[in-house]
Amino acid sequence: MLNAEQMADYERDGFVLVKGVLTPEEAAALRQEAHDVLARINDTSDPTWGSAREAAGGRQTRLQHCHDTQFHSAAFSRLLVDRRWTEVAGQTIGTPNVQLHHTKLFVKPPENGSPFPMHQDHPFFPHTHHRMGAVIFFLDGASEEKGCLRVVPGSYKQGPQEHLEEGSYHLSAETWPPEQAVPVPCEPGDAIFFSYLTVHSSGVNTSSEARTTWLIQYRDPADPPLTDQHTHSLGQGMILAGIDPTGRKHAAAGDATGGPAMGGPAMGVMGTMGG
Ligand SMILES: O=C(O)CCC(=O)C(=O)O
Repeated sequence: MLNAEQMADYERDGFVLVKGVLTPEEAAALRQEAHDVLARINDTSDPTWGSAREAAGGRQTRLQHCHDTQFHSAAFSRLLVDRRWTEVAGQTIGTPNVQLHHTKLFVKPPENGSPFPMHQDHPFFPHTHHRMGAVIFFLDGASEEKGCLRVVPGSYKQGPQEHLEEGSYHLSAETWPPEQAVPVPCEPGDAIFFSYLTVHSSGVNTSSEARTTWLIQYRDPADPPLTDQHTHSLGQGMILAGIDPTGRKHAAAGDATGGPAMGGPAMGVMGTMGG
């Protein structure tokens, strides 16, 4: 649970770093699991955003990924319903009911791990009441050199911003200079929770170690999606804490009957399903 001070931080800044959600041992075990999953699927596609090239100063960078990771390893399924984070997630969206939107594992390889340009997650999957957030678990920590997350404190209060679409939704550097974003370094087992309206980015991993993270995007099940973007993630609509008071009405935007949000095209490229 967030204490009153952490809750005040979240309300002011639109993000909160929670230290030690996982023990260092748990983080290390999940890190190993993550790299084992990536080795098994041997997916050579690279989800680096087209617009990341500019953020990387023109250099070619690399990113490894696995979406819907809980369909590859039960270690991730267990974490999905772990109350150490679901209670915090509920606090950030103002309800005890927490619903899965999607998950994604990212590894920024050593030396040239891809950055993420400045963006809000909102344009990828807009919702009516903005009761949508993400948690990123840092499985091997992230210093500035490793390409840690960077956020613009308080930016969520400005509401949805106009994004440039080319190379995946990102913000213009004139309107949102990247220097505005403050680095949030993490140790293994730490987690950052942030609103889908919080402007964020992350840098190139120039260190000699991989940066391994698992992101869970969650929402209030009673917050209707405004579009049918990004409705095909496996398990979308699963209740991670509490209940679905709508009787699965909004389990997936394209699925008004509340049937399982499955069977869509496999997603691979951040340009089509990022955020
Ligand atoms: O992993 C990161 O550094 C940022 C990820 C992110 O911003 C995203 O997936 O939208």
